[in-house]
Amino acid sequence: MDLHVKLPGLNLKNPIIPASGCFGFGREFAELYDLSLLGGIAIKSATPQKRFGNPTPRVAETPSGMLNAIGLQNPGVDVILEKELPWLAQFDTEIIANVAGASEEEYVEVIEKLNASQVVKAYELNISCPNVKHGGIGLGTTPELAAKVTKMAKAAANKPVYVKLSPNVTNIVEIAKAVEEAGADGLVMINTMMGMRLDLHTGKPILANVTGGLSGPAIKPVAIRMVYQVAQAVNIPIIGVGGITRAEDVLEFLYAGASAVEVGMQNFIDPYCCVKIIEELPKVLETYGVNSLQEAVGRSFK
Ligand code: ORO
Repeated sequence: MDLHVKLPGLNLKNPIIPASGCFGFGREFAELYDLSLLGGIAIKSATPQKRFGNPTPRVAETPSGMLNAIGLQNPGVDVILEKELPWLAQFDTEIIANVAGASEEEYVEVIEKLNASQVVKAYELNISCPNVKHGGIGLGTTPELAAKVTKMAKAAANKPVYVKLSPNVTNIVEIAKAVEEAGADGLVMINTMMGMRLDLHTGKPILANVTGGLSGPAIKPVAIRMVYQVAQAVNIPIIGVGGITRAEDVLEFLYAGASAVEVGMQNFIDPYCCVKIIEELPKVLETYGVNSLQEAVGRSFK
């Protein structure tokens, strides 16, 4: 079965993309399998300067998920341009650059630099990181701020801009509509849900950052609900993300209205999960009588 998906700026050979932050720049995974098997790769967030991230501990296990408070650790956009992107160029897969910053101006600064790269095919505007004091989720929880940074990013970008939305909002539909109106070419949803855990001995938070972002199968029903609501309200494509562990989950996201998906936490449990899902997907589509990916997209409300 043909698994190709064409989205703004992205010619995906299949709809499976490892999610930003769960795949680094792919180097560790390239030791295990050929990254050209992937539809695309959403690389770790780029910020203007190198970031060490938050103090440790910065991950904690939860039932059917995990909490993270990494704090946008990355080597900075210049090193990403000089070292990571030229290395990624050897693979036949679509590279999506996740862009972050402490202010709207920093997002623009990162985009202006990444515009020079032939390797990056699209931007993923991260206005949903729950683990930083400035920028991140702070720009993604009101329609006005989300629209402002989207507009600025679009004016600076020479490639399509996808906006990664936060689930930590009351009305995700109004935020999605605001970024669509501001010129977004697509949406990626959802980022992690804010949560925390406490140590039973000390009574204190396990994460040094106190709170973190919850990901994994625990959040899949929330992601499905949000994709379902937003897909009926916008006319731009959605890349679904949240708790995908197997090909059946991909089909559920397609039914909800996503055109492609990102796979996050499962890469930590099974580093081969993306290739396994790609292999399984045609069989699962056949099992449920689906003849093409396009036919499945939005079936829940069409
Ligand atoms: N963590 C998340 O859960 N989402 C992000 O977008 C970024 C981080 C992080 O770097 O802490």
